[in-house]
Amino acid sequence: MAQYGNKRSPDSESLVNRSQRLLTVMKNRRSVRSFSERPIPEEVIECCVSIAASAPSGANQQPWSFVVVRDPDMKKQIREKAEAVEKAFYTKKATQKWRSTLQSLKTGHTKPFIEQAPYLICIFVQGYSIGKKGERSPHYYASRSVGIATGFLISSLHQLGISTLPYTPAPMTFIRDLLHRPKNERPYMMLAVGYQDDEYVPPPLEKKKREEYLTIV
Ligand code: IYR
Repeated sequence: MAQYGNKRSPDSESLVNRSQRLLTVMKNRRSVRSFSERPIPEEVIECCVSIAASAPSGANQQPWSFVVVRDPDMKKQIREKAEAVEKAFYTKKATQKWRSTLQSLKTGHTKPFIEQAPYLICIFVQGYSIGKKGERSPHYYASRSVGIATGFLISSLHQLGISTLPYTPAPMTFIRDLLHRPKNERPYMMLAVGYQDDEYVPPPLEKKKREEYLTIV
């Protein structure tokens, strides 16, 4: 049978070493809220989206669409709508508890990264498919599947040295309208994608210790 894992040559370093090295690489990832204008070839983005689309999905229904926005005018329109939503969030909708949880991230209603980042990947979940006669077929475990694909995307970009910010203004229905997506698609997440601004310093944060999240029985 064909081998579907990653082959390694017999003389390469041990599996344990390789897993630890990969952990170091992945732990080094941080969300970035300020991007450089340094360009990234479109082929790289296309390739990483194909990596995302190779993810496992419920019944292999592949319930995702990716819209890569690089047009400055579209980015501007998205930013305007997103900032209006965020203004309502920060001034009215967010509970005091939510606001204080976010304080250390120093986020606010202005979202310059939407226009700064060379690409804004808008990810949609197809809750169902529409047949030739307009009949609907459900997609099983659709959002879980899109979550896995989004993880593949973030991970592949990171391994290429490209930063991302997962961004989810709430509500984000405006993105479906702006991008003229069909009615079986709902916005899942936006991903600002680019090289990080060299001056950017992410807020300090700690990850949980292994014993806090891992149980082996
Ligand atoms: N969407 C808002 C608020 C926000 C919410 C969470 I949860 C975050 O981890 C970060 C921000 C914003 O982007 O500012």
